[in-house]
Amino acid sequence: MSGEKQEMRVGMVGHAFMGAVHSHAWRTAPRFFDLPYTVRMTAIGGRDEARTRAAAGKYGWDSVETDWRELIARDDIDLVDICTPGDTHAEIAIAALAAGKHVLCEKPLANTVAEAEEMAEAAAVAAERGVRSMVAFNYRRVPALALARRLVAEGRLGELRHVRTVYLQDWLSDPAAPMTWRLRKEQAGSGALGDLAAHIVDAAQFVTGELVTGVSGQTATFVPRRANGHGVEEDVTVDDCAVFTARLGSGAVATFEATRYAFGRKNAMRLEVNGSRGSLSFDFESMNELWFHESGGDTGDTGDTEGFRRILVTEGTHPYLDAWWPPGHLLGYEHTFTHEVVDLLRAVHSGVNPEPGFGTGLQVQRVLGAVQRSAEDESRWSPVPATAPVRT
Ligand code: SOE
Repeated sequence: MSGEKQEMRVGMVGHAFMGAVHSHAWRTAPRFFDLPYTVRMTAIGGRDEARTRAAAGKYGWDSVETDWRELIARDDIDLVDICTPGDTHAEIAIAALAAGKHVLCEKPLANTVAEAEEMAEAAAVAAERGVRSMVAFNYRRVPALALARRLVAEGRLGELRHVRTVYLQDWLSDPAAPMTWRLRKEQAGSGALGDLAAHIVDAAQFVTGELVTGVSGQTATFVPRRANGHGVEEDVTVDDCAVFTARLGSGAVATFEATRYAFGRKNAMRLEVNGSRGSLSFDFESMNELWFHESGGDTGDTGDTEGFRRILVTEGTHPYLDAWWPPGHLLGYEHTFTHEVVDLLRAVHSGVNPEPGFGTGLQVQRVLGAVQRSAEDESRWSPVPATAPVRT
C-alpha cells in the first residue's frame, strides 16, 4: 500500500534495568510520536534462556536469542540496542555495525578510551554506508536540559563562567550492600566515574556546547571489599566516587562530583551554569523544572526583585512536550529514553548521524580517562585531546 511506513526491526541485547527502560521506549515511541517507521520488537538477547524468555514476555519482544552473535546475524533485524555491562559494548557494537545494523549503545560508550576509539572509527566507517549509531546519554532528552541548551545558545546567560554538576546516589552507602558487576573493573571499567560522571560530563558539554579541555581530579573507594551473592568477600576494584575540576573550551571553569555514597540522595543529577548575564539550575529529582535567572532580562525585574524564576518545562512548545500531556502534567525518567529512540529513528530516516554519536561518546571517554590519569598522578592537571567529529 503506498505511503505504508517501513518497519524498523529491533534486536536488544541485555534485559536488566536498561533493558527494561529501553523496551518501554521502543514500545511507546511509535505510539506517541509521528515517526517515519513502525517499530517491531523482534528479538531480545540474554545468556540465560529462562530469564531472557521471561523478559521477552514481560517487555513484549517477539523472540529470544541466547547468543548476541546469532542476534546480530539475523536478517530480520535492522537495529541493535546494546543494554549490557560496558565490557561487551565494543565487541557487540563493532560486530553489529560491520553487519550493517544501526546501533544504540548504553553509556558509557566503553570501558576504556582504546575501545571507544575503535568503536568511533567503526561508526565512522559504517556511517559512510548509511549505518547510524548513537550512545544513550538519555539526560540530554530531559526537556528542561534541552531548553537549557537553547537558552545558552541564544546567549541568554552571556559569557559562561562556571558549570557546576553533581550526580549523587546512595545505593552503596551501606557497607553491607552486596558486590555487583558494577564494582568489578573488568566488567564495569570504572565505578561512579563511568556510570555517573559520564552523564554529567555529557550534560555539561551538551548544555554549554563546549568541550572539556583538561581536568584535575581524584577518586576514592570507601569500602574496599564486599560480599557477593554467595557470601564470599571480593575486592571492589573501581572507584566509589570521582570528584574533579575542569576547564571548558571558552575558559569557563567546571566542577564535577559523582558518588554512590551521598546518603539520602537517590538520583540527584544536578547542573548549574553561571554566565556574565544570568544563570540556570537543574535537578533531575525535579526534572520538569528549570530555574533561570537573567539579570535585567525579559522579566522586567531589576535590583531588589531580581532572582531565579522557576520555568515549569511542560508547555507544548518545549522540547518533545507536544507529544505528551497538557501543561503541568509532568514527565518522568522513562520519557527521556522514548525521546532518545525518537531522535535516533528520525536521524536514521533522514540519513544523518544522530547525536550523541560514538564520536561524542569517545570525547566523554577521553574525559574519564584524563580523570583517571590525573587521579593516579596525585590530581596533576591532565589535558584532554580534542575529538574530531565522526565523519559523515
Ligand atoms: C546507576 O545506578 C544508574 O542506573 C545508571 O547506570 C544510569 O545510567 C542512570 O540513568 C541511573 O542510575
